[in-house]
Amino acid sequence: MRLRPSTSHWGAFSAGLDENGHLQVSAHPEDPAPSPLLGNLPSALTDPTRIAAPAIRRGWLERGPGPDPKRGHEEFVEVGWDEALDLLSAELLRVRSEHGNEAIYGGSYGWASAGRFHHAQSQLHRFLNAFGGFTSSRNTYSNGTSTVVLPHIVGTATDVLRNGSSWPTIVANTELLVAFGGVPEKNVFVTPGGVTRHHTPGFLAQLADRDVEVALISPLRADLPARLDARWYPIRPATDTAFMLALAHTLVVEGLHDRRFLDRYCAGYDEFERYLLGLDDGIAKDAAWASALTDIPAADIVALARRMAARRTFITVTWSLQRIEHGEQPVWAAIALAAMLGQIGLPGGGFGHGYGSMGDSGDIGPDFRVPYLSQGINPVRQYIPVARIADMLLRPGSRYQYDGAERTYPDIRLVYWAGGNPFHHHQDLNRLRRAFARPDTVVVHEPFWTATARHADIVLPTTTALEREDFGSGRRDTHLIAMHRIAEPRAQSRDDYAIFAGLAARLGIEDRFTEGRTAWEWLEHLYDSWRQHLAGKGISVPSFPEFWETGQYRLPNTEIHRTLWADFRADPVAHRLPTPSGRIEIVSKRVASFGYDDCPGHPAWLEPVEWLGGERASRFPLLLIANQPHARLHGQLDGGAVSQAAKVAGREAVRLHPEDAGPRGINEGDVVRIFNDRGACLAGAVLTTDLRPGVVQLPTGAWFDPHGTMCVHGNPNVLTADLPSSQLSQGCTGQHVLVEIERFAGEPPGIVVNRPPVISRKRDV
Ligand SMILES: Nc1nc2c(c(=O)[nH]1)N[C@H]1C(S)=C(S)[C@@H](COP(=O)(O)OP(=O)(O)OC[C@H]3O[C@@H](n4cnc5c(=O)[nH]c(N)nc54)[C@H](O)[C@@H]3O)O[C@H]1N2
Ligand SMILES: Nc1nc2c(c(=O)[nH]1)N[C@H]1C(S)=C(S)[C@@H](COP(=O)(O)OP(=O)(O)OC[C@H]3O[C@@H](n4cnc5c(=O)[nH]c(N)nc54)[C@H](O)[C@@H]3O)O[C@H]1N2
Ligand SMILES: [Mo]
Repeated sequence: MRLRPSTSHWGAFSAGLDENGHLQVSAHPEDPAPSPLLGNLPSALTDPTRIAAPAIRRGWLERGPGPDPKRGHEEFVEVGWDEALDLLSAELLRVRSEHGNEAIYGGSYGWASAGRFHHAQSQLHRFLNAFGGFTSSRNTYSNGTSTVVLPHIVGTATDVLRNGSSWPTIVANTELLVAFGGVPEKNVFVTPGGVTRHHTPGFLAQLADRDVEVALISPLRADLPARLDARWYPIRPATDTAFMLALAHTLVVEGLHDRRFLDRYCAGYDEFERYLLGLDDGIAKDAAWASALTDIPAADIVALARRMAARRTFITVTWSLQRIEHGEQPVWAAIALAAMLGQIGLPGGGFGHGYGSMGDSGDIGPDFRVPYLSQGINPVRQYIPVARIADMLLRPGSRYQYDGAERTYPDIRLVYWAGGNPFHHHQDLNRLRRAFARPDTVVVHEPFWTATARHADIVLPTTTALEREDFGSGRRDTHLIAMHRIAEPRAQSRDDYAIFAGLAARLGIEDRFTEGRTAWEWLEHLYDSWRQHLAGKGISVPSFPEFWETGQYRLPNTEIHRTLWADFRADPVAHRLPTPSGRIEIVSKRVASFGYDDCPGHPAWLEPVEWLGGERASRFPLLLIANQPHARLHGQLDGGAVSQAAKVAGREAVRLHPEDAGPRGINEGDVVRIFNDRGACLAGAVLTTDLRPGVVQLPTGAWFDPHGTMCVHGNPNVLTADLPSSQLSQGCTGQHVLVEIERFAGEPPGIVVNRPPVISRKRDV
């Protein structure tokens, strides 16, 4: 058996088919901490939900395009490629001529697979741009709130999200790590594109060896590796801002804040201090006040504030904290707090964002530009903040606020998705189903019958990364990895590129889309132009045939000078930040001028809807944390061995405290029904004292398997609210939702989403 190189979002590997045709996978030999998720890969080839042939929803085929509540409830008819592409190109032309390019939504958010050329979203955008453009989306579900608010606070999101302190600097200098949301090790194997060497687990081990003091502020103990001896503050979810404000309040009243730093480097501190002291609203944001909200003893908050002021302290905030209502606030408050400590720009001090959210935060890999496919230019200016998809489809023409401007939703007639799964990633899936009934046509490219494919009219089967040739490299990756073809394309599946090339030929834009190249010629071309570009900089890279044969290229270890904060500290005039004041804006006059009650001009405690302290909790008394799954990437390869091994009673596992399980008569391994007024799902109960009572945890990613408004498989997004973080950022708030749980009485409905939907081969059957 010959093992061939490839890579995935969770790391590089080599793989081959054994004599029985089974995929054997071996981690990259230089990876110090290979991801357990590699164990899901064999299912990519064998999963029964692989799509065999192009398929069209019967109603669309028979009645033509138009809004249809049957979308997602009807059988499919298999058709040949020519028929599918003929029908789709005619529909694209119809929509363009009747409604214009703006009526095509091609945001197509999603992670797809690793690989620089066969990147599904880039392929779609390049194709739609060649066709005259499309309504696009901005930002991400990952950190779409921070991306909008950070430029107001520090002038840039990139430097906070990508170029904070490196882990070695933290390990060497930090004395106290204050980790809001922890540093969840399950997450750090993942980066977009994948990294070959996973460094972060090693740094976490070094933190333990060096006895760095760690404060874990999270409802879940598992948010920090057990080997790290941390002090656990089991905070009530969504109250981190109150905790931070009380730390800040303690610093002020005890004179522990760094006045010199605040005067020299920050704008608006005095106004913020008035808020902390309650001079205008009569509410001092002191430890006693925060204790009532956070459920952390006031004395512990005060003691932590004192230790933070006395030590080199690094404050980290996971991205999950901004994936909630008012998600701007904990990020802004953490920056204000770090500024008050006066350690921003000192090695191992200051603040960071996303440590433990992804593998590249704080990583030491090179920051190297690798080859990529140009998407061309989109002549259509219309876009939405990505998480407003259902709003856009349900309320065409209505107005909404975004980052200080009023915008209008377009009237979308055709939705085109390649490489993403909105029925994984979006909130309130029953509402999303109604939204997906609105357009005339929904097109999905997928290797698998995901819930999104099942809600489409035209479903085109694509290869997985194992079935084509490409190269891949993630952010801060040490290598460019040749991705060899390991298996033949499944059934009739085609590469996204080949599908778009076939459409482009029908639409008369083939030259613009393909530029006359085959996929293999594109690989050579992208690689060679990159190689030439580097040669101009004196960096010599092997020829493409040599690279392909070797299977990898070790990227030069370009030294990255992540000195933004050190430079700013050294000279805040020469290195002024790109904010209106040139400083860290503890108060942003610009944000204040927008007049948003859900995002005022400085960090503030704002009561959300979905939290344990509010009115809604009297009806739904448990706060469900819908975080990232440890056993897969999002919804990908849910049928894989690692993902399946984590299921309980065949469903996603929900973790709950015995104090919550007991009174509800719930035992370990029971099938439970989790519900609120938006929907319900079934899950398998796991009892643990590793989370605070009142909190339950159900990760995202079990494939949506609806029986009416209930998902029988355990997808938390049937429960989550389709609410934006605020009018400022319109970010995703999927991390938290209030629910009630009961034992499921009787025989639970079986899972059907792990088999293909009903498909007839001929129209008349
Ligand atoms: N409740 C809640 N919801 C959340 C979150 C949360 O914290 N809580 N987190 C959010 C976050 S951070 C994210 S990033 C999103 C993730 O949401 P998504 O990125 O949409 O999720 P994936 O499952 O990765 O979807 C990628 C899809 O691409 C398909 N695919 C793979 N390779 C190819 C290919 O070559 N071509 C084509 N056409 N398709 C391919 C896969 O089969 C898969 O179905 O979820 C968000 N949703
Ligand atoms: N294995 C695996 N790794 C992944 C992914 C995956 O799907 N699987 N997805 C990747 C992607 S796309 C992204 S964007 C990142 C996401 O990175 P994050 O958003 O940081 O990850 P989550 O696991 O959703 O949340 C991290 C932790 O935050 C804690 N938390 C939730 N609410 C609160 C709160 O109110 N207060 C406090 N203090 N803590 C809270 C939860 O306990 C949770 O475990 O992960 C990446 N890594
Ligand atoms: Mo994400």
